[in-house]
Amino acid sequence: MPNVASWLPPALTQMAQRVDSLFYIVLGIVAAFFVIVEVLLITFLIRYRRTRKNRTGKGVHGNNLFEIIWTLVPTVILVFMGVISVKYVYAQQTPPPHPVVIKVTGHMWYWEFQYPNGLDTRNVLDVPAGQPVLFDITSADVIHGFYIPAVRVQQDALPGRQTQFWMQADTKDIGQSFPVPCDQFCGVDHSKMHATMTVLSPSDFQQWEASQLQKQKASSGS
Ligand SMILES: [Cu+2]
Repeated sequence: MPNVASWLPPALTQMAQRVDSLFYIVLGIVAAFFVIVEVLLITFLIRYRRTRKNRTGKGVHGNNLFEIIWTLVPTVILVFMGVISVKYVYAQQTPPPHPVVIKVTGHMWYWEFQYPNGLDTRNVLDVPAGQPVLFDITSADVIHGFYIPAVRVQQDALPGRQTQFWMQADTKDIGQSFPVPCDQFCGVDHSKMHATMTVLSPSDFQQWEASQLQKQKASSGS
């Protein structure tokens, strides 16, 4: 669905586009029922309002057919929405073989990223385009929420537990940056807990990783 989603953040990955399609399916179902319910509500309000002729309402003793229908129809719709959603949950946690693994740790109040070569950054998340990147997520203190709106994934960062999801940025997004906020209220500076993800070409990524590691070693004096 190109450009229909202009009111959403840019969709960085194929998975994000699929999540958007799912969102529109669910939104369509919900909107249709919203209209049906509101039309019925307003119609009934007007049609069955109290008039002079009829001061007391007519007793209604239920209707088995209607009750079966309004139980079965939502059940079928909810099961349908659950089935189409759940496969994304598993797909986002199961990376293709040989991903670049980045360890994500939430701290009060910044994101720490540990790269495969040992580089350790604060709030700087650079990822290679065209390669699967797996985030291994945890927290050093309280619960944080690792959220990349452009990827349409939010995953809680939990102390003592590891969670994960993967993504693959498209090569057309090389050079672009995306916000990575914390979306679980985690204390007084929660609103300042904000990383930036930049998509690099695989060669630039390797260079960046190596040069940053050198700087890191130089500044730590080892
Ligand atoms: Cu946080």
